Amino acid sequence: MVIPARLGAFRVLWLFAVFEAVCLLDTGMLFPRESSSREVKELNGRWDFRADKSPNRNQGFDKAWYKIRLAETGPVIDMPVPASYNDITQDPTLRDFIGWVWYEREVVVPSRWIADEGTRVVLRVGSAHYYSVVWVNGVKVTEHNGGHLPFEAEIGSLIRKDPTQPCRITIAVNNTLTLDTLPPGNIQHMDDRTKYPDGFFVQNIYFDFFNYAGIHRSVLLYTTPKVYVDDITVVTDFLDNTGLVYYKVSVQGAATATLNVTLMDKNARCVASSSGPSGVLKVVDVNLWWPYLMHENPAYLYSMEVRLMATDGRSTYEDVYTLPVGIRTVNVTSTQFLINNKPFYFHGVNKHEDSDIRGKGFDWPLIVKDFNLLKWLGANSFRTSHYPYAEEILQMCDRHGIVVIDECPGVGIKDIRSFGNSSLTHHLAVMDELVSRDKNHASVVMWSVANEPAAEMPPADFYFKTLIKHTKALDPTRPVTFITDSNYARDRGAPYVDVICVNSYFSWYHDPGHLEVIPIQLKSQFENWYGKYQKPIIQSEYGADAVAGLHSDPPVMFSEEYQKAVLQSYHNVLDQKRKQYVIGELIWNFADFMTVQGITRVVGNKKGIFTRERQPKAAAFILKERYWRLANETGRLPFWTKYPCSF
Ligand code: GCB
Repeated sequence: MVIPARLGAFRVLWLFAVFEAVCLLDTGMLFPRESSSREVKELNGRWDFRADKSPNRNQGFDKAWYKIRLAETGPVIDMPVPASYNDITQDPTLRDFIGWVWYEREVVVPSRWIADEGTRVVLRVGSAHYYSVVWVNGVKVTEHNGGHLPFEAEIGSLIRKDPTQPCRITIAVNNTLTLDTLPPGNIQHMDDRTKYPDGFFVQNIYFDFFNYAGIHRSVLLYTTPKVYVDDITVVTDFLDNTGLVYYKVSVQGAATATLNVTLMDKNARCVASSSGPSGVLKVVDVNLWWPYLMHENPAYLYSMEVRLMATDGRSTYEDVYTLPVGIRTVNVTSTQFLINNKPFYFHGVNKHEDSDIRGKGFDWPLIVKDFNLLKWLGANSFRTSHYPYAEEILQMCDRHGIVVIDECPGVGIKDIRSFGNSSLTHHLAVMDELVSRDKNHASVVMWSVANEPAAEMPPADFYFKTLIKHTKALDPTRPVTFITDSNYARDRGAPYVDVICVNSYFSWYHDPGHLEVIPIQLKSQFENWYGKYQKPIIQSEYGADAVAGLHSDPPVMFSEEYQKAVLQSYHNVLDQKRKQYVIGELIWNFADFMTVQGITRVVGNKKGIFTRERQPKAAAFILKERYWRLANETGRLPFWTKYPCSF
């Protein structure tokens, strides 16, 4: 896997080969950025909304609600975008609604966008959970299968048809999960009329977070010229003091175009340039991208400006797109995870996109607060459990040096029917979309293809072999993992991964209340997995629920003291094993989060070291102390030998 460390000239050839592989995907999904040639118009705010509460949830399609204004089809309510709709109203049937909901908004499109035939106008949805269909002025422009990832459609010609009409955008979103969706789920109809009302059904899910739904990320209109930069791929490396940025640019709209590529440092000074659709930029005296707490100058980002010029005989087009680029390498040995050839130890967290009222809706104040908490904690990494997070979050990771294990929504794959061909095909397509979206983030160092699947089932072998091979072919520059639980009979798939990630909850789900089992069980867990696979291991989840403010000495389950004791006991074993082959520890979880209602959850999962409102429990201070100590030991900074924490 990954770039062989020192191969001299072969290394360069190898990188070129790799590079072709990373560019396998045919269309780009560049994050919309403004530039001298591109404009962005956010459509966030209040939208009209109507849930289709008809028995088969299909009235909206039967009556073609997209053809007229939504308010003319029946009663609409106000709905914010981005946000999950579940916690916005006082209506319990909407909180737990399953089926189609309809969003609509009219937009004023700048007249110059319409007048200029050389401008592409693109409608982009950052993510909507789960299946979406989009119409503009009653005409279907796209549909998309899956939450957590963006989709878009070019709508210029459509809005030009009748410039006097307002641009009416209708988006229908269905949150139903089936055996073939990611995550999977299934609908169960309850037909016993002595027990259930007419038409009663439930959505069964096999994962532990609330199935929030709606338009979760920004809806945008953005422009590009008709000839435009469709995609950019960068792969980075360095030799001694020279940074290497291999790039490839794909262009749409013209057979030929002139491309100039300039790499600028933080002071906007040009440090390297090139022309043509692919090449290598050499940066003398390179500032490498280092993780937070690993270097005195972490998260160094260059700006790569791609400038396109083209002509189609009648007009000339210029397009400019600027991509932040961090220069770093990632390698894995049988005992270490190397960033820039130095051992990196993950001391971090697992998160969720989750907060009150907005659910999984994108929210800048929450994101910035979370980054401040991560830095206060001394965390250098997180896993995007259990689905891809917003692109803006990964941009923050690039900026702040927070290392990311980027996970796809392959969570809760428990039913044998979810290992079939249609599930696999969809899972492969989701990996395509994820890699295409996130491949250029320096902070992303590993792909995770699934969390705790029922990998003991025979079809899991073919499924994960195919999935992991596919992901490696898409991006040979990053390791691939899937997350397993501590039961090492569930190891189909493990032979193909680069890093073993294990979740375990000793003294919680196993031997509840018995803290004394942790040292022996955790030690056996590591020794079993390493003994079998000789691959580095991350403790990718561990923890205990604690109801904030609940105290007990001696510690009992659900008290803050018990959560602290579990952590401390795990840390003792981790301290032995990290000297051998354990390369990281990620607490479950950063913050309390909402789940489905059930007898094991008291208004959500309480394994957060912060409450859902982002206030620390006692465990947060234990972890903070530990993470700063680990940073002092594993980072390379003399001045961090003192306890810092000036945040
Ligand atoms: C796990 C899952 C995570 C759960 C956690 C728990 O193993 O990966 O999604 O929330 O355990 O608290 O049960």
